[in-house]
Amino acid sequence: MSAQELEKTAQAMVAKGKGILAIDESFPTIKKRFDNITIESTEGNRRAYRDLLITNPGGAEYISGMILFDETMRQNTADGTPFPEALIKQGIMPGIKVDAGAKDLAGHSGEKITEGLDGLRDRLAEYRKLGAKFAKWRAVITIGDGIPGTGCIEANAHALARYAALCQEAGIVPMVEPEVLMDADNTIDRCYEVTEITLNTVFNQLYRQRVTIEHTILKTNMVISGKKCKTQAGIQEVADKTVRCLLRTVPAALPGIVFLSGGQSSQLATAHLNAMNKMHPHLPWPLSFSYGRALQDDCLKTWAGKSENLAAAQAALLHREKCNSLACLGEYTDKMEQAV
Ligand code: 5MM
Repeated sequence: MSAQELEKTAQAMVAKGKGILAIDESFPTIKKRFDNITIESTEGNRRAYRDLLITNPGGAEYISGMILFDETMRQNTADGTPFPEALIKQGIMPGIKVDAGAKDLAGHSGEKITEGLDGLRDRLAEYRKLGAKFAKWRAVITIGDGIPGTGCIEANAHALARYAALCQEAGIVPMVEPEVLMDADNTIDRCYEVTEITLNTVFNQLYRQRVTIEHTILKTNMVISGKKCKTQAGIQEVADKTVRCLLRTVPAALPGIVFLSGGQSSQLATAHLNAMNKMHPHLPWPLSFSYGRALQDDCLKTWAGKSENLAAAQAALLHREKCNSLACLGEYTDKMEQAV
């Protein structure tokens, strides 16, 4: 892929009113999701569920790309079409998760390092043949007593930069995902502080590893109160602090920023994105979504592993996609939820 093609792909990922659906749950994560609806995580059930997500009629109006897991990249729709091909036919770009997961970081109690650089060049070449246009790597930064430390942030930022450089070499757009977790009892200001240091470190490392910013997408957390914090910041405060943090850390040359939902409720994730775009309409980059749970939760519950629920589950997914598409334009209102 030429530089021009990489730029075109990156821009198409964050095209006006469009976002990314993350369906790249690894085996342990999809098992957790299926446990909630008491269905077994078999190859067949995972295929059936991903088929429903991938072939949802109308999805292409709101979704520019989907992030797949290795297994999903090699599976087919019910009529035998490979999933990547089924996406391309609808005008949706296939993406692939290429990290091998977050593991304990030696010497850093309570902190994680994402692995997966070994052999990545060869894996990227294969994924490109299978149709991948972009790839994702998630680094996990945990807030706690005395953490995160500089050692953890720097190690993760370095790995993200090495992965991103390999992606661009392979003609694949890197979606760089540093996630500051929102599970602890920290305030929104602590989240701001940690997110600011993390993003500064990540962009510094991307620069050092000669990653082209114009051919990169950032997937990041919002600046938000920890789930266990007694005082929960309101929608406006989350929107303002997130935008302020991004303005101070992210180069204007970046084609776009997409958010993860990180355990927020589906509606709150939409409301936060909407507030950012409504109150801050003239930013250097589009702000969009790349949610996993906040797009899938209602759909998964509605499906419950039963084929007779397929149409209703697809409608639930389409509704969330539409709400978030409007949130990209600052045009979402909570009245849209009542209409369902
Ligand atoms: C869909 O979940 C993704 C895969 O997670 P694991 O590697 O842990 O199985 C995950 O990377 C996801 O893409 C992001 O965390 C965003 O998802 P949420 O649910 O936070 O929006």
